[in-house]
Amino acid sequence: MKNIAVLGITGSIGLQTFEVIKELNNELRIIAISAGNNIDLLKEILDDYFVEMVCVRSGSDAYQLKQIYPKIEFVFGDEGLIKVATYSKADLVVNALVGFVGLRPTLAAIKAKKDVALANKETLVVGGRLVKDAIAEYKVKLLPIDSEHSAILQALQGNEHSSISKLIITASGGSFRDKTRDQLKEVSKEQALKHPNWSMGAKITIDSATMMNKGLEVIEAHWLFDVDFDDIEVIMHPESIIHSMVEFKDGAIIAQLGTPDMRIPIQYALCYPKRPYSKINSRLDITKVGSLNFKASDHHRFPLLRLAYEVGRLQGNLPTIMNAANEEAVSLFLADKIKFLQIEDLIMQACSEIPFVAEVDIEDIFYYDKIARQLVQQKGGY
Ligand code: MN3
Repeated sequence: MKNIAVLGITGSIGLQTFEVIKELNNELRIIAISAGNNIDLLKEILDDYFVEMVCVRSGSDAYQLKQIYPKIEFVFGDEGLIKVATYSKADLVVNALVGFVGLRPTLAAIKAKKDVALANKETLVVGGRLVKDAIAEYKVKLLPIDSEHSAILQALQGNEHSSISKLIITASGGSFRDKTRDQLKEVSKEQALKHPNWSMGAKITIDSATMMNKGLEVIEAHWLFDVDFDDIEVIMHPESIIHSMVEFKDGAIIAQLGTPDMRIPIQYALCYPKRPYSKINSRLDITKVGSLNFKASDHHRFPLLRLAYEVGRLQGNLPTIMNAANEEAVSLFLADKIKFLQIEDLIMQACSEIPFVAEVDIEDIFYYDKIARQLVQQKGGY
């Protein structure tokens, strides 16, 4: 039995993780969880399933829940999140938090010698070096939940790292893939939130429409698989059937295919390297797929993808600035305070206006995260 802690259980990935674990209840068990402000949904989960520890955002929620569920230990806030991430009985921590807030719990879990299944790509974008060093020092596994990176991990099984020629990350192109830049000027939030293939949380759906998501994934892939940016390619693949591929030095390409069902990469991360039978994961009927289409990605049409390559290569404080600016700009867009294309503008401004610093430690990361957020709020919050 593998004991699992899930950070962010009430989000899209968290709920699907819950489904996967219930389906595989002979081998997987949830022992500790964190939830944000969605207390009603949390109660549904607790009425259905016993966990030993629960973290919520506020102390008053923790107190009230304790009256209803006296057998559960409730903790709260940032400190509570760390308690869940380092819970003594947990073997593996699923980090399904959204954004930079996931960095500290990831590092804490690794230092407590837990394997980490990571859906929180911002952790690696911002703290890639720190996470890699910690993984090496504490000898734990870091398993991707992101579908592209899960596909790459699957394609790499049985192959040597030295035989990799390049990673080929597929991109659906998001909600606005067929629009020109001119047409992007007046698009609405509702349009942006309609992803053609995947059903996901709001932040990542907007990131998909701007292609910031794919840029973040390029940086994530660099850290997960130790591959140079020159050898990571993004190609457009509107069907989202091939979740990514690896080209090897002999010319062979290995791809992983499936429906756009996140439960498959979640299960792979939780059970790695095993593949137990699951009746809930949706199956791809390959005879009904028809044709698959691919084309090169256009860095002019999607400038945030180009920016992510530059930021990834330069490192220093830039990944932190780009990520924080993106998180703030997406929040402003979701609050109807800025237009769609201003997301790009605000991120570019943050990256060019805040002075570059080549060497950063964890304190610097928190400092530049704050500076970039302030800059975007000032410029975008009129
Ligand atoms: Mn992805």
